[in-house]
Amino acid sequence: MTQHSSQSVAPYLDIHPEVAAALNAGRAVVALESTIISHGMPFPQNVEMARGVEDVVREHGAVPATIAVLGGRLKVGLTPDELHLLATDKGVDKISTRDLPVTVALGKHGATTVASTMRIASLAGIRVFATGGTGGVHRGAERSMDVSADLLELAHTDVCVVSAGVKSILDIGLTLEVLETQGVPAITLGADEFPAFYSRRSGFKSPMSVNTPEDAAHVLKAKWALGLSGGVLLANPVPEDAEIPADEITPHIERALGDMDALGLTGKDTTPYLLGRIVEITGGRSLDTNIALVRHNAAVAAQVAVAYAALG
Ligand code: PSU
Ligand code: MN
Repeated sequence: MTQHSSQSVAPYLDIHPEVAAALNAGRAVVALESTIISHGMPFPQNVEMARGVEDVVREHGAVPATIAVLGGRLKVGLTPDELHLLATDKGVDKISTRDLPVTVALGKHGATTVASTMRIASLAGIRVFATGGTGGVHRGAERSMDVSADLLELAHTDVCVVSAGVKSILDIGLTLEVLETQGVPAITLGADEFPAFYSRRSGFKSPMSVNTPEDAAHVLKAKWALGLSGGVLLANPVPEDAEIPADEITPHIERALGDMDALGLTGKDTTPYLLGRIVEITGGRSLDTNIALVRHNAAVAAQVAVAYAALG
């Protein structure tokens, strides 16, 4: 125990009353991230997606808790006005775990990535989180060392992240290797192949699979009961009617990566640029796919959270 551990997070944390009531009663809560709102989609689809995803969580019997940092406060559960601010204010930074102390100390706004959302969810006692896609090992990482902090957070923080797998703007094979090294179960729901965000297939066999959200909830219970701290990545393939098959999206992704290299973008700017560029190149089709898969992930995350809450 270090001296620091006696300090409390409570003075920094604002849990929305509805979320706090659900947590106190042991009811299902699903965390949602905010980088996808501020830096992952254009306005107004971003705010419509954010509201719609909260509705999907409710329809499946759980309470949504969208997470962000506003005025330096760690916010767990947002008002409609706060969602609107995140969707429109150009001064909202994309913040990962490393950014949290500065954003908090300086009283700034921040849209949280998968990594920082996991950390705040965990501080609030939330165990299930829905997003679109997680970060991973970027292509060319053997030179750039660009490995998303999402993977490190999955290694350390006790939260299940439901995502549509890993986009092929990343190196999917290396991402699965890093997850294995760090002891993170990467489990696909209802398929043997690990999904690639826009596409149901990636060409990579999933390390593990489960057939139902209830089985996923049992995995969470077993993992943490065994003292295996850290997260679980539950990969949920995009619904068939919304997918862009791999052979169609691959040339668009290659083109976006080429455009990014020509601009010399690196670091935290790469993922938002690529997502936006792929929306332009596909004439908006990739945005429809992105929204459909986030909604599907929210439904599955709510089912996992309800099943996990029932396990006591
Ligand atoms: N993937 C998406 N949409 C997103 C992101 C990833 O399809 O908006 C965001 C998530 O917040 C994720 C972050 O945590 O990008 C990863 O950024 P980076 O690659 O810089 O770690
Ligand atoms: Mn990065």
